[in-house]
Amino acid sequence: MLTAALASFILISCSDDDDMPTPGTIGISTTNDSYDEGDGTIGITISTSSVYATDVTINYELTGTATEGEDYQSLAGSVVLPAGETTIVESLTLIDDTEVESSEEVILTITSTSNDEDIIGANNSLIITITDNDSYPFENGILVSHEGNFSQGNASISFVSGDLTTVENGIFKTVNDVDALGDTAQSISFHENMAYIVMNGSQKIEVVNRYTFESVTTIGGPNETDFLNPRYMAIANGKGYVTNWGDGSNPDDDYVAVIDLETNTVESTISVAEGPEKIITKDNTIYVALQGGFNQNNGVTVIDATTNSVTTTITVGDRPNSMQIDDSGNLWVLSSGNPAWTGNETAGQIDKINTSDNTVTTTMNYAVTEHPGSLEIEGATLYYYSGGSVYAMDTTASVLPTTAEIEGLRFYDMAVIDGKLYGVDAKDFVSNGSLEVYDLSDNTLFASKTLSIIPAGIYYNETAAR
Ligand SMILES: [Ca+2]
Ligand SMILES: [Ca+2]
Ligand SMILES: [Ca+2]
Ligand SMILES: [Ca+2]
Repeated sequence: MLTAALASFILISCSDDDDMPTPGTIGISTTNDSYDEGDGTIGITISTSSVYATDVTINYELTGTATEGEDYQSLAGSVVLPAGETTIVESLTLIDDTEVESSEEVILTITSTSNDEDIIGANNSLIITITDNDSYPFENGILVSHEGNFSQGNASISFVSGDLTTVENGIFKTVNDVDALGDTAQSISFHENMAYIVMNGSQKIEVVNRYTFESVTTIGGPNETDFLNPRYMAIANGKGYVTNWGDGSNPDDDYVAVIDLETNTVESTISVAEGPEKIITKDNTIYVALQGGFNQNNGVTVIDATTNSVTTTITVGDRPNSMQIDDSGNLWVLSSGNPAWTGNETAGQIDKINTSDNTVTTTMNYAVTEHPGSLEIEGATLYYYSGGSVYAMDTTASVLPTTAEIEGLRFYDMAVIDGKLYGVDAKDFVSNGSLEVYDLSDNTLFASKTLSIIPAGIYYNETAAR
């Protein structure tokens, strides 16, 4: 509205000088400063403060970041103000394309007139902002990875829109027009515009554009030696680090594969102890939870990403299954303890580790029959799942919470994203699963969505940079 206000100010102030022989001034305005690219035709009003006895041709140019012919239809570059008139409207027609783009500007500047008098004043230019109305199909929403049934090749990825109104299942297959994503989608990691889908059963990583899900490349595969039972991936020092169990029956062949993200190839491997599972980074330090694979382990191995060497291994509880780093730089490691079927059931445990010297500063122990998992963090609050309930605790806590936030759940995994708790229920592992969403401000069920078979990982896919 500033441009319109300026124009009317000049018109008023000039009309106060109506007895003076000074030339009039041109004003230029639109109703709004900003238009959606789908708004169609915009009227640009060009006004003079004086009335002329003959037609006046007004010449203008169009500049700015918007492109003539792509973002708006070409204009003639001049309009004729008829004799006796003080306004003429030029029509600018916006083009509603399908391109996802940032806001752009059209700058209309009056360059000359056919009138002998110099009537071009300071207000000879107008900036119009064109805002985009397009988006990528899979941004600003939740991606859910589905393991599918082991060795049946029915793993999939679903997208749930950010407003939780729409669900699209099987997006990798649909977008890339292929028969299958593969076997056992274990996890998804993001880096820049890419999503890396780690396929445990297919021994590969599918690299896709995270916002369109168009395939970029495949790393590894069932007949390749890049991966053997790959699990999770993290990014440090510009490279990808992927945990691998190796042969599940061999405790001595487990490793972290290092991926060159420019060439999407495995450039080296780092040997680690048995069962590397979750992996998290803090700057160039990598923490690998040694859950134990088909066995049981109890460590967090620390890797220096600048040398790709193991610097130390921190002892934590049995079967560490999830890790988070808090705002103070502490690493929190949640361990389930050994399950009863091992014949050596042990208690769950949570360890707080000072990452400046990689020492455990606080340990909290669960009951032997409690086997917590899915440690999440948002702000200064940690969340975890245990025995069908979700618990919350502050990152300054030194004792475990005794009261659950939400009870009666059956989550296979969960995530806390922007004040909401997302949990996946794999049901009977042969039927379609579901996504349950709880509002953590009052712990009420917010939404429930049907997904595909064995939903197992929940990831927020942010809005793409424009
Ligand atoms: Ca454009
Ligand atoms: Ca459009
Ligand atoms: Ca557009
Ligand atoms: Ca192994």
